[in-house]
Amino acid sequence: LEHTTLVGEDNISAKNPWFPRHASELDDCNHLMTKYEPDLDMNHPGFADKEYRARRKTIAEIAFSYKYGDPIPYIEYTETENKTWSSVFNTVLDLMPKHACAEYRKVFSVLQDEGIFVPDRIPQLEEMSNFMARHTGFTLRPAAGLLTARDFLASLAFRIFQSTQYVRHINSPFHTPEPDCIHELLGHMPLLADPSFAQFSQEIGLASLGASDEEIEKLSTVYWFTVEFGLCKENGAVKAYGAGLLSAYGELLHALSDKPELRPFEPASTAVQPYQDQEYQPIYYVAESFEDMKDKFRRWVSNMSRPFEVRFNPHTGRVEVLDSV
Ligand code: NLE
Ligand code: FE2
Repeated sequence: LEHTTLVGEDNISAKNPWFPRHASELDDCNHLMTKYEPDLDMNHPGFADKEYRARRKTIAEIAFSYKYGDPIPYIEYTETENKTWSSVFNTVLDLMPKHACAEYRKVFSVLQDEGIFVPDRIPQLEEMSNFMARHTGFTLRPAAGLLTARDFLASLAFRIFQSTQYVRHINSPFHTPEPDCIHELLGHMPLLADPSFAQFSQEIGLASLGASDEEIEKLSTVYWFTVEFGLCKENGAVKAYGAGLLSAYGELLHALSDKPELRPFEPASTAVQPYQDQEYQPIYYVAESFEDMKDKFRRWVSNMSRPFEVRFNPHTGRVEVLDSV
């Protein structure tokens, strides 16, 4: 990046799509994928449960009317919802010492010390957002459901995580294909409060801004096999850091059994590996360390076709676009 000039808003070539330059513009980055809506998917455990569907609607409304800068509305979780949390929380508590990476365990115990992670109460997104802000500057904004990859990744560029706020159905506490707040809170938050991991997450986000559809697909595949389902080495053993593993104990045990295929994390090949999101993964990628993962990722991203580079200016909160000559 030797010769760079700051280019204006209008100077981006037409083939590169619009992207937000400031976190306030994430108000326009909340397009939903509808494949898992309990109203539309007959296989959803909540499909036949009217009360559950109504509850999902109420909570989704909060996300739809949320605007940048608003405090995240408080949700009075029901007894059933808190019970669902408890069952997942207790299994994680059980498996974590042996199977979760050190970074996860460390933040987890801070969250316990601060009374945010307790067995019988779902943490509020607002208190979690404040906790994260103090550790890595990540904050949360409520999302109504599974977002498009482009919108979701864009928010990471600003250290903002778009988080669902509803709870999975009580009938399937140990695995759900769609995100819910148990997955976000138990799976994602501890790692996003780790400085090195937060940096990695933001860099995926930055790489996605203005990227082509094909590159968004590759970046979201990398995200899938790292942030969601990643394994890493720790003193010769393999541990989990992926959020989809840490919030689903069945898959966590599966990932660390001898059933799946483990491959070394290599962005170029990982990015084109097809995956599905219905069942446990047959393949996982193992990182040497977060630092190594970041190095490899950076080298790979520098070969992307985007004709400009971006950087986040923490003083202004804006993404700056640099013409790379
Ligand atoms: N399968 C995960 C869980 O049950 O918590 C959620 C994965 C979301 C991508
Ligand atoms: Fe997730």
